[in-house]
Amino acid sequence: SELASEKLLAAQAAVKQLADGMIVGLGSGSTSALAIREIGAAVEQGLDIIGIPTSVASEELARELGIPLTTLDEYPVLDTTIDGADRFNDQLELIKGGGGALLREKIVAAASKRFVVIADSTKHANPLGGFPIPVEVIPFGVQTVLHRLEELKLNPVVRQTDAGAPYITDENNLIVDLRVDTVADPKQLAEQLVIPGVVEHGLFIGLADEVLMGVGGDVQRFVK
Ligand code: DER
Repeated sequence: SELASEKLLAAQAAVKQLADGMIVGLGSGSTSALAIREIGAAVEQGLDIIGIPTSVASEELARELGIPLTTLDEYPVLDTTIDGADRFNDQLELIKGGGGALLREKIVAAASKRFVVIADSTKHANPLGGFPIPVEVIPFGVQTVLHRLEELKLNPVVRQTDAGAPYITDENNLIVDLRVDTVADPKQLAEQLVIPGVVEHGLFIGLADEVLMGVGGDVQRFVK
């Protein structure tokens, strides 16, 4: 489909930037999966990188493809991270977490010297919005957090699996999705989300260095 090719073009453009010796953060989601497949092919051709996955799903895919893997314990600072986004604006502010991996994704993105986002053209949104904002919450306090989020009129819903059970993240927390329309002031909303029991949220502000967006048969580059 058009979108699949846009995702692939963006993924290929990001992987082209990789060089021998790099420690590379491996993102999560369908666009990142394409990038991981491209990296697997490049490693087979001799590219000498080590990956740090941002989810169990990405770790399993990378392992299957024979990409050498390591951890933040071994490499607390990475050279570059390639990851997707649910939405991005012209200020390179992101909404992430549609796939439930936002906590490890943000830790790895923030630990990277360079953070490259790959996306198809449906993700571009000015103002930022059009996608619920995921928030990772410790189960112990979730009802208290929900109460606070409701007071803030952020329309929170605990994410469920298809089976109707609460979705549990790789770090054994819950995800609460904030059904807000547009995010006029991402920084202000991020400040409102500093609530005891909230571990992290899907607003990535000041982290992305570049967005590579597939559009039609091209790749459009957004930089700060
Ligand atoms: O959950 C995530 O943060 C993913 O990276 C998401 O933002 C993008 O997933 P997609 O590439 O499958 O659209």
